[in-house]
Amino acid sequence: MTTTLYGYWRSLAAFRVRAALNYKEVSFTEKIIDLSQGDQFSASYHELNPQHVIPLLEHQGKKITQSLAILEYIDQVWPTKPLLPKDPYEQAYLRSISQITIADTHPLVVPRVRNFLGKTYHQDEAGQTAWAQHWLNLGSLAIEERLLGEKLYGQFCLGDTLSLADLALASHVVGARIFKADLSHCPTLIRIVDRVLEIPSIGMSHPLKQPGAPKM
Ligand SMILES: N[C@@H](CCC(=O)N[C@@H](CS)C(=O)NCC(=O)O)C(=O)O
Repeated sequence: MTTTLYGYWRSLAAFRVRAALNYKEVSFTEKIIDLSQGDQFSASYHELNPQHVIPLLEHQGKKITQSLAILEYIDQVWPTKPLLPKDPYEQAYLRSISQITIADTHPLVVPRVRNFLGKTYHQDEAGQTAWAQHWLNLGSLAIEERLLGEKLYGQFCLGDTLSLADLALASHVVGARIFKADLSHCPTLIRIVDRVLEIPSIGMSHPLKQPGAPKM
């Protein structure tokens, strides 16, 4: 049975999932939903995900949406190199760090929000970028403070074992870099993410290394 990721080079949420699949050496194909062309609104994709967003994972005829749910599904179906520890507090800590970006920051910078700002509030490219930078900066500072406050980090968010929070933080920093947001006050976050991106399977999953990505 096949495993298919519906993704796009620029999608930070698809990056989190692509990185987990590659890290766990899962064989999968990626189908491109070109967000810049509005493919997410096509009738065929509507059938798959009426929310009109990626990523979507199809595995053995099952469809899973929402990157955090997909990451947890992947972790359970392919348990080698676990992305969550057994301890309930540690799990909660990692999910909570992940949600700062997945639930609270990233949704504010996605195309549908920036397009709405443009169409309804007449914000040009610069205005939309300033909006994205504002929310990314707040998210970065919140993550940095959480990491420093809990003091559970080592090379990664929790000691030296990679977890789904590290994939979430990698997508956050990659997005912040694409939008040229301010990461200068977040040395811990940067150190962790640069270490995560050094892992070859994750580095090769980077948005700018995908088909269609511009040279930046
Ligand atoms: N919370 C969702 C976010 C999904 C999402 O907004 N994906 C973006 C790409 S990163 C998308 O498909 N956007 C389409 C649009 O905004 O029109 C997740 O983590 O999977």
